[in-house]
Amino acid sequence: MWGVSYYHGVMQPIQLLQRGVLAGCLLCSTVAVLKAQPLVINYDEAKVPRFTLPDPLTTQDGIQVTTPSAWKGIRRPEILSLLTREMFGEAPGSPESMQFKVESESVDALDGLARRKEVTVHLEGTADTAGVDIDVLIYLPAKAEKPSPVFLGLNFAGNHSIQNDPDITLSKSWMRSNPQNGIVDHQATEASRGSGSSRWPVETILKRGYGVVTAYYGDIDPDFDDGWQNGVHPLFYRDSQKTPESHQWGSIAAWAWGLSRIMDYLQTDHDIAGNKVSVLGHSRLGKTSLWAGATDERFALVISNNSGCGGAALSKRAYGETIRRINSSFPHWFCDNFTYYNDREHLLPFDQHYLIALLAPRPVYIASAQEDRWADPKGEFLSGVYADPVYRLLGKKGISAREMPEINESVGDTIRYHIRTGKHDVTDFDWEQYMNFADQHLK
Ligand code: GTR
Repeated sequence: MWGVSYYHGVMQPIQLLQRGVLAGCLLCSTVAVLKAQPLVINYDEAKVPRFTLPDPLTTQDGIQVTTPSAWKGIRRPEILSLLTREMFGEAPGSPESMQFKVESESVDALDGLARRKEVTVHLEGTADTAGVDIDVLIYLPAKAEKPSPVFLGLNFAGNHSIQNDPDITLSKSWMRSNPQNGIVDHQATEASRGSGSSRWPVETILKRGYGVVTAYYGDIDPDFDDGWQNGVHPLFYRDSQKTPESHQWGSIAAWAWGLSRIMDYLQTDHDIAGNKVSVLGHSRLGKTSLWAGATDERFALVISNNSGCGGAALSKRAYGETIRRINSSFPHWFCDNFTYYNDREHLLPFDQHYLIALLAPRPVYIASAQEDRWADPKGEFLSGVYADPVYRLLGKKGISAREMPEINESVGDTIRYHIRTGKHDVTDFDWEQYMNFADQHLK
């Protein structure tokens, strides 16, 4: 069986190469070179390998962590540097020269329901490279009397894709061509307005008292493997450096870093409650929101929608997408050190429950979909379960469930989980749970 048929049901081969298939994802504008090698993708629970998970509450020196201060001072930094070095790669800090520019503002957008702002986060170029602009779109409830809590998430196809609002600036950034969604010759056209709106129920969110903040992920780093020559990476190469070192950031870390730069802006905007920013993302952008929450504790609440392998799903289960498969299809997502674990999940000195533990004690929502077996729903659930002891240590209830809940049932307290009917997507049902969760923890 070749790669294409195992994608989450929406891949279409677009070109046959000598050694592989170049395939495009109809849902999320991805292109992957799927090597023509036999794939063993396991969907059989009986074939999940036996594994032992490392304990988030035992230090590298074998000492039990029994106090919040030992967690904060010793163990959390250990885990953060482990995941940084072995998986996502090290990112630079906040750049010294960064500018925010409000490009447009309206107080009566969406028939008076919203205030809309467009803001550019400008990152300075270097002698060798042009700068990078991240275009941020913000909708806030028009009638808010105090700074609004917001949901911040990157989008797959430009800000204009999240809502059919003719006043949103059409993105000029490079995009994967997708004529069906109005993206022609790598450029968005008017026909692409609102093409992703089913995943962004903006009006419902505004009516519930939350704002929406988004930016196109490709503004930060275009999502294809070019050895990190475009996007933000070259802004930070030192001297004659041409590519990140094996422990330095891949694209997911760059997208997460970009979310932090947007957060830098949000902290300066008096219409936004900077201490009530929930970061969310779907699929690869769910992996991104988890890593953003792990690396930036200003995010008050974190949401992983169908993040799967490299996100919430435990890698050691090797169910659905595996480390080798993700590193082969998307060599630019993680740092090069991560390829060491291709087919060697048993050697991982961590697993994705460590990623969830890094969010503690902040609320985290992990969501799966029943038909999204590629993302391993059970593995996504279990990473929450195995992060629970860290939440308990920090005085939070975490999640008490030990068995997967019923379909469409939301369980847990500070760690919350659901598996809904349907496929790999973001639905109104998902958003309903996220807003209830934010009501519970942030209001
Ligand atoms: C898939 C990838 C998944 C997920 C998804 C997406 O190809 O295998 O890990 O990230 O893309 O982002 O839509």
